[in-house]
Parts: sequence; structure tokens; C-alpha cells
Amino acid sequence: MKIMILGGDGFCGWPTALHLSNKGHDIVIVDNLSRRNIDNELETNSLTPISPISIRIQAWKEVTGKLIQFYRLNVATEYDRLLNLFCTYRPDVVVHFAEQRAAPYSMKSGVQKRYTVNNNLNATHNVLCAIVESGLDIHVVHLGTMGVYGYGTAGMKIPEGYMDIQVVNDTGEVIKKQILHPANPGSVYHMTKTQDQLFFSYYNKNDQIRITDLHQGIVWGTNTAETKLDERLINRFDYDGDYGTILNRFLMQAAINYPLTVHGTGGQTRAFIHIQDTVKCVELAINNPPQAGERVKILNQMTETHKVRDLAKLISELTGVDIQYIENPRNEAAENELYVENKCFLDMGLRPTKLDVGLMMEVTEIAKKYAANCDRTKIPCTSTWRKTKVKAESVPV
Ligand code: NAD
Ligand code: USQ
Repeated sequence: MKIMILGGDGFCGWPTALHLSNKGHDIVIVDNLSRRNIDNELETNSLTPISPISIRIQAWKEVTGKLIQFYRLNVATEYDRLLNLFCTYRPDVVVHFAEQRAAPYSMKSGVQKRYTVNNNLNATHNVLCAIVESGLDIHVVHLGTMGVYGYGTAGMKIPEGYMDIQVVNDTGEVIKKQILHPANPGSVYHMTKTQDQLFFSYYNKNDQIRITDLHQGIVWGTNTAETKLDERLINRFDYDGDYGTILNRFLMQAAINYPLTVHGTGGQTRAFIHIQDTVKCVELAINNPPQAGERVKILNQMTETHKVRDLAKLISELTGVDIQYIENPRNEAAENELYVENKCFLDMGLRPTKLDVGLMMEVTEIAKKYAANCDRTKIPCTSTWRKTKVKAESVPV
């Protein structure tokens, strides 16, 4: 198949591009390299030494003989170039990773809130609008988040996108329906993903675009079978307080003996998936597209749930690193349970890569290998969800 990967230079997009290329698909990566620029803005870097995109692509060609094309393009602002690329390349599938994905970054200040909204909503809308204008029947596979649901349970498993409801009409008749699960975002970033869902629902209804929306949990791990083939193919490893995610941060903190930073009581339960399963799930989603006229297919892309404090205790027992409980900079429930349905991927044949001591230690070994690249001052999470209110009269006009 001809597959275009938007955001294909990122943490999930790069290993997905290599995995699909290895499977024999024709791959085009589109990325504006904004993630690398945000590292410059935050004065931090991937712990692993990621190569420039041209070196990555050259290395892949040398190692496997396979070609990947790259276009530097801003999906959110360069609509005409995007449409032109769809019309000339004529992809069968567009995999859409091209969004600002860090919740803490999206909450830093008005600048980052507005950037996240403008970037994410325009990127998603441009993709859908350009597909309609191109007249092509392109399957969109989008990376969404488990965070669209909130992290509650309402006494039931979180379903895959749609919820069964019953209402009683004026004549007393019980009407059964399925609706999108109510949105309950916990950050400006997560809010953009809840709005993406409405774009998908509308364009699917109006223009019959075939869409799969993958509600993914927190991705952990760093390398996949393909990124291990050559050091120039290595995946990025975010450890800083804005982009680093919990399990990888803890494994990296253990590697440099930095006390594990548990927010609050650590009673937050979250969904997880290993990066090797991320690339597998995207492949499964591509191989099992919605039929013409089918509603948006929503799949929960996660394999297990854990409480933050349980992960901290596990890693502390394995490595001897201390745990520090710190005031939570976020506005989120201190304790929650989380039960998630993930039957669709299991039925498609996913064999989950569960939390495993060997795999966790592999991440810690990578972190140890590149520990010299770590700037310890970038580890604390400094982005707070609620700012001290500024009095209206003190705001300059
Ligand atoms: P990432 O920041 O590493 O990668 C995103 C890529 O998209 C970057 O290379 C960036 O330069 C590019 N990009 C952003 N805006 C763009 C634009 N306007 N035009 C072109 N390129 C643009 O993030 P990631 O961790 O790879 O996440 C990819 C997707 O998966 C995101 O949409 C994210 O919400 C979702 N997701 C990630 C995780 C996770 O734990 N990493 C979990 C659930 C869902
Ligand atoms: N946390 C800590 N200590 C830390 C960092 C985080 O206790 O040092 C806590 C947070 O307070 C939160 C939990 O760990 O309760 C998860 O935080 P995270 O940064 O690992 O994940 P999150 O902000 O939810 O975002 C990540 C990805 C995002 C994706 C989301 C999936 O960055 O792109 O959408 O995971 S989900 O969490 O299922 O919504």
C-alpha cells in the first residue's frame, strides 16, 4: 500500500514508518520537525542521540535497501502543499501523528495553549478537508488518546469510543442508541483530541471518509525491532518534565539514581502500551479498515493499566532508587480506578507486550548508556495546571 505518515519523525511515527516500510509498504513521511524545535525552545533534548531525518532515511536505505521519502511540510498551515501531495502521491492510507502531544507543554502558558489548539485542530481539519477536495478514497488512521474519556469508570469498562444509552421518549417507549462516549479532557492537549473526534464524526457522516481513531494509552519503551538495526535509526527518548512520560521517566530516573517523582499520592491509574505494540496496532488498523459507509472506527490502543505509585514501587524494588512524593502540578483526581475495553485489537490478533522486568531493564540500560546526555535540571515537572490569578487591573492593555 501507499502510506503517508504525518508526524513520521516523532517518537511513535518514526518506528511506525520503519515497521511499515519493512513490511513492504511504500512510505512517505511528512513532518515539519516542530518537535525538534520545541526541544530547542525548552533547551532540552532526546536522551538518545537521534539523527537528522536525512541521515535516518539514508541509514534505512543502507541497512534494508528500502526507500522512504520525506517532505518537510506544516500540515496545520500549508494546506495547498498538503492537498497537492495527496493528489500527486495518491496514498491509500494517511496515518496522522502530526500533533503537539504533551499535556504539560500544552498547559505552560497562553502561548503553548494557543499553539496546541491551532496546530492540532488545523492539522486534523486540513487532513480531512484535503481528502474531500482530492476526491480520493483515503483511509485515515489517527492517533488519539485514552485521555478523551477522562480516567473514571462510571462503574463500567470504558468502551471503544461509543457508549450504549437508553432514553425514554414522550410515549414511554425506551429508545436505545449508541453515542460517542462523553468527552472529559484533563488538559488543553487532551481537549484538542476530543475535538478531533467531532471533526471525524462530521466528515465521516457528510463525506463518508473512512476513519480509524486509535485511543492510545501512555507509550513506553524506546526501540523496536527496526530502530535497533543501526544506531542512526535510534528512536527518541523524552525524559524532561514536559515531554517525558511516566514509565520511561521512572526507568531513566532509576538509571541515574534520581528519586522517582511521584505526583501526589501516585493513586492515578493510567493505561499503557509498549512502542513495539504501537507499531503493530497501527499495522492492524491499516489491515482492517472500515468499510465504505461505516461509522468512525474507534479502538482503544492499550494493553494494561497501572497506578503511578505501583510503578514507582516496582522500579524502586528492582533498582534500589528512592521514591519522592511531590505536590501534584496537575489538576487531576488523586486516586482513580480504570477499566478499559480493548477487545478489538485482541480480536485482530494483537499479542500484548506486557510490563516485563527484562523489557523495563532494557529501557534503563539505554538510559544508562546515554546518561551523559541527561540534564538533571530538566527533570522536574514545572508546568502547573492552575496559575496564580493576575488581577484584571494589572494586565497591560
Ligand atoms: P511526537 O511529538 O514525538 O511526534 C509528533 C510529530 O509530529 C513530530 O515529529 C512533530 O514534528 C510532528 N508535527 C507536529 N505538528 C505538525 C504539523 N503541524 N505538521 C507536520 N508535522 C507536525 O509525539 P508522539 O509521542 O510520536 O505522538 C504521536 C501521536 O500519538 C500524537 O498525536 C499523540 O497525541 C499520540 N499519542 C502519543 C502517546 C505517547 O505516549 N507518546 C500516547 C497516546 C497518543
Ligand atoms: N506523573 C507523575 N510523575 C511524573 C510525571 C507524571 O506522577 O514525573 C503522573 C501524572 O501526574 C499523570 C500520570 O503520571 O497522572 C501520567 O502522566 P504522563 O506525562 O505519563 O502522561 P500524560 O500527560 O497523560 O500524556 C501521555 C502522552 C500523551 C497521551 C497520553 C495518553 O504524552 O500524548 O495522549 O499519555 S493517556 O494518559 O492515556 O491519556
